[in-house]
Amino acid sequence: MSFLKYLIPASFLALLPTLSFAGSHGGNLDPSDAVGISFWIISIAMVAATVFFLMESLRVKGKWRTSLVVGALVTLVAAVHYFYMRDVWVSTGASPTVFRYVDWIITVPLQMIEFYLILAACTAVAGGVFWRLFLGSLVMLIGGYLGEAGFINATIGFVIGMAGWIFILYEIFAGEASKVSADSAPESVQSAFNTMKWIVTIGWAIYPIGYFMGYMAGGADANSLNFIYNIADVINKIAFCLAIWAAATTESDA
Ligand SMILES: *C/C=C(C)/C=C/C=C(C)/C=C/C1=C(C)CCCC1(C)C
Repeated sequence: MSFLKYLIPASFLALLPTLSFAGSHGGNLDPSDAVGISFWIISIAMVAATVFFLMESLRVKGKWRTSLVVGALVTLVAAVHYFYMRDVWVSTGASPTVFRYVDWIITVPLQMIEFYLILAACTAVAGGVFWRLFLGSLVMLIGGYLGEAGFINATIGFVIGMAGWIFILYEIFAGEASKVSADSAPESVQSAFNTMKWIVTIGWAIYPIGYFMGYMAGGADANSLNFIYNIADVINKIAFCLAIWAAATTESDA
């Protein structure tokens, strides 16, 4: 596990160039720009969460380490995108939609792996659980992106995206994943599974609502949309991984 000790300073070094370009071409962050400031605060929260999950991965039992390292990757990938998105926002005033999708296409599948990993740390789970969740997230994001970027009709993109999301919800509420959790997982893992399942339902609902308002119901202003997406990401990434951390530490101390 000694490589992890190097990973922590290494990830800081990787972030430094990203940090240093703040305001390099767009001027400085305007203190009255609430959305710009929310991009900045969340960038830092994602860095702090990354360090926390990596450090904590050193103290949990071996079988829980992967879950925490994957959690740290989710917040690390998000941190880098947040620094970048803030810069796009500050220098252009436009929504950094493409970069949100690049972030999502990496972090959402990683979060789907977490459902599989926390169950696999305590019981036998079929690989199909992972593949179905992975497939559902790809359909959801590719449908949404094609619609937002104008490659296909916005409503068709929305319908494809919703189908992917509903497929994921079925798996975690009524499919094999939910059965494995209810039948064979210890209490702390079931409770993490339930928190994660509700985050995927309620926290995630913010994104299709934003899409609907922005592209199908006459348009939403970029300020509100970005602010809402930013707050949603704190819940959907940091709180999601904290639920995993709670189960991992409880099981390791048991
Ligand atoms: C950290 C980022 C997360 C958890 C992003 C999640 C994104 C979604 C749940 C997006 C969902 C969408 C639909 C359900 C319908 C169509 C459009 C999307 C892609 C916005």
